[in-house]
Amino acid sequence: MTTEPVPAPLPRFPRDFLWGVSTSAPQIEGAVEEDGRGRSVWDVFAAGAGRIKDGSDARVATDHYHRYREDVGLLRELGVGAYRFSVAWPRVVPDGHGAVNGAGLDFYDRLVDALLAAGVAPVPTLFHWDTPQALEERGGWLRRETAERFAAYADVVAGRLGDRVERWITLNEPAEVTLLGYGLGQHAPGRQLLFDALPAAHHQLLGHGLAVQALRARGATDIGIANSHGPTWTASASEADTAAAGLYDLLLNRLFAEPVLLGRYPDEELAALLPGPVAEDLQVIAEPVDRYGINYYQPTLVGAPAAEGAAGTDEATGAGKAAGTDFGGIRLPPELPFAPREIEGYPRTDFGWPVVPEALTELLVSFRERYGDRLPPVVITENGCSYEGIEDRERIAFLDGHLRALHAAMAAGVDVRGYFVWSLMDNFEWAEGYARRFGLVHVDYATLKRTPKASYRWLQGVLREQARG
Ligand code: IFM
Repeated sequence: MTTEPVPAPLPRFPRDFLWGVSTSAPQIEGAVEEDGRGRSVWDVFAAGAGRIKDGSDARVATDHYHRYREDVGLLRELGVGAYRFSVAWPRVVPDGHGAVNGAGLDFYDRLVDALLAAGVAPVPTLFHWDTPQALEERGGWLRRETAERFAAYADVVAGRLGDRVERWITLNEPAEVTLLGYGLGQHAPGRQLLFDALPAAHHQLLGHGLAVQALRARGATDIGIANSHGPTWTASASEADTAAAGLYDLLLNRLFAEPVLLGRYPDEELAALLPGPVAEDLQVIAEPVDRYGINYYQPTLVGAPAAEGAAGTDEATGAGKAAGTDFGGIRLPPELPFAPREIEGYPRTDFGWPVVPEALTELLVSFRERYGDRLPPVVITENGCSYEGIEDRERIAFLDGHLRALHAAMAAGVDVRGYFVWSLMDNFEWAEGYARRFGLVHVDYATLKRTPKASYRWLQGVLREQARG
């Protein structure tokens, strides 16, 4: 006999708080060759030998393209108010700059209609890493043209869906695209440019600003970006560790928040490395947004790189083990001027990421302190963890802890309007393939059968309880 999990006594969130779950097109849709979809950088990248750890690709993924009705049913049953999905750019504009593919738009039409019929608000993200390959071959995000093409595509999507979609997200995690895709080459498009990847950051941010303008011109009133952020913890008070942690924070947090929120780059030397009329571009990038989306997973402990030949514990600082070459699934080259260290003393997810809910409170409070009134209402656009199993008690503990931490930030005065769990269902976790399971719903990749996990039932209970007001 199975018993329903008792809803955890979470603190009460505001009545109009937006509860949701997130996914992305390249991680769930599959159907990569259907109905005129063009190739994306991830199709090409995953086809290369040794790029995806389990040798898989996303050609089928969870087959959401064909099973979206079942997935919308899962959303309805879960009781969420909103669903954040992404629109696949190469499905809509197959080569990124030419003809629009009506059949691609039709899919999102059907999805939006099904969501609305189920009482779930659609929250499309316009770019979740699947740049059309044809644009990549012209330089991808290293070129200004891609930002302009992105805005034109945003206009097309808003033209088709804008009569039914109220909330829009422009980009997902431009930091990861810059660092992992262009800097380190561990994600598509697989470039290893290190600091020469910075133009990709600028052009994505410019694409964001241009897309905000395009969406506004179509009448949109609720627009945001989903940036990934986490507190940077300094490995020790030493000058070297402090400088390294400051640089890491600048590159992973401030570089993506400050142009959007303050209309400036956090560092003049860095801004000087960027192409084009940067000062003018910043005015576009700082087009006001209605929501600021934060994807939070973990804090990062950072110190100076270990001296050559040093390994294991950093005896000088006592600050924990040097990270080695593989850090939370990312291989870091030794020439980087900072070194993430392992955070000891916290539980870990199956991915090896430390579980630190209170760092979410810290992050949100620090954002309010840093950006004050320039910070619009925040939405947590992603938060979640990878664990095996259908009786996923660890995921329940993770989500429970993070919701309490979120509530604490709100009680401390941070204006947070919504929370989206990553992810509705297990999916293609990029270079990790299918080995990491972030879903509230288990997917059997042999049969594509969906099975709600204990965490799904738990969240269902939480949402019912919150709705009782
Ligand atoms: O799966 C990813 C998602 O695509 C972007 N944010 C982090 C998630 C977990 O790694």
